[in-house]
Amino acid sequence: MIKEEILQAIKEYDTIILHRHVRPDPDAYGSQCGLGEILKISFPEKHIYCVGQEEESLHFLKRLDKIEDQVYDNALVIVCDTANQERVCDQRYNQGAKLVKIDHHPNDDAYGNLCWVDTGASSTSELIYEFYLYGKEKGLKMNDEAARLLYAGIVGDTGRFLYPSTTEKTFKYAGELIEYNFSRTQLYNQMYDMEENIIRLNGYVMQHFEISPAGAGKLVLDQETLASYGAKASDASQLVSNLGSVKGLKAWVFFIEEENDIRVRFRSKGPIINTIAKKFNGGGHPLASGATISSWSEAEAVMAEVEKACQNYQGSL
Ligand SMILES: [Mn+2]
Repeated sequence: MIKEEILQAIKEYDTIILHRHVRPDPDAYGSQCGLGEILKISFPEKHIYCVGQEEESLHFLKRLDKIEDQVYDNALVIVCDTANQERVCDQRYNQGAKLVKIDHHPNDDAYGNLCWVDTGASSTSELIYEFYLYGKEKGLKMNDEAARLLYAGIVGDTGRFLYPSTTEKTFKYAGELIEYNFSRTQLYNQMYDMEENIIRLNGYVMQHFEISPAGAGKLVLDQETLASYGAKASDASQLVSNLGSVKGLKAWVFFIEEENDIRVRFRSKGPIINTIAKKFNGGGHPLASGATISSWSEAEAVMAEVEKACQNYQGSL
């Protein structure tokens, strides 16, 4: 039983270091720091650290710890929400005594001494809450702050309970989490209020996307356009899902030019697109994934694949 093994490992180690993926989103922070809070209040005598490069727009969720290399000696390391080892933020994750992976992405890279992956979960934050439910008779405690973090992770990864990954369990856990004391209104404002320039960039996106007769969508944001809106590549990534309501669109791709390469963001309403992302050294979920390419000719190759996937797609949208 993997949850029991993870709980035993937690009880065994005095130092526990939590990691998550690079370019963090609310579920990365929520699962990492939500578990961090649970462990801090459950085992006040242990040393618990949440590490990684901070993302300014997510400071409202949690500020992270900076630790020396020697803290990893004889530490338990838990990596949350991170499918493959290259994407772990702070590559010291493998310098502990024992490594645990907790994730909801396809388990292509089953790293760690203990590996708990459930692709049926809406988010890793949902798994962390499930872990708490499992362990609450065995020493795990929950507080308002952990509940706020896990709730933020679930809301983030389900697109506010909209994506098909949202299950009965997701709603049940969310219902239990909102019994804790935190302001949902404030959390939603912190998560979804956008700067004026990003709203206007969204206007550009809506004006300039292209759609093929087969339902393949494409949007190119070069550095010049981003600069004219005072926007960064990471800002543009936030806008990818917004095309989802275009009628007839099956799958779509944002090509976002960065200084040295082109960030590729895939979304789909049906055709499987993470297989395409993998061909271009990326990965992710079947209907939401990403990759990085280095030329515009590669972008054409990506679009040819997406076009094919849309043409072959027989299912409903
Ligand atoms: Mn996630």
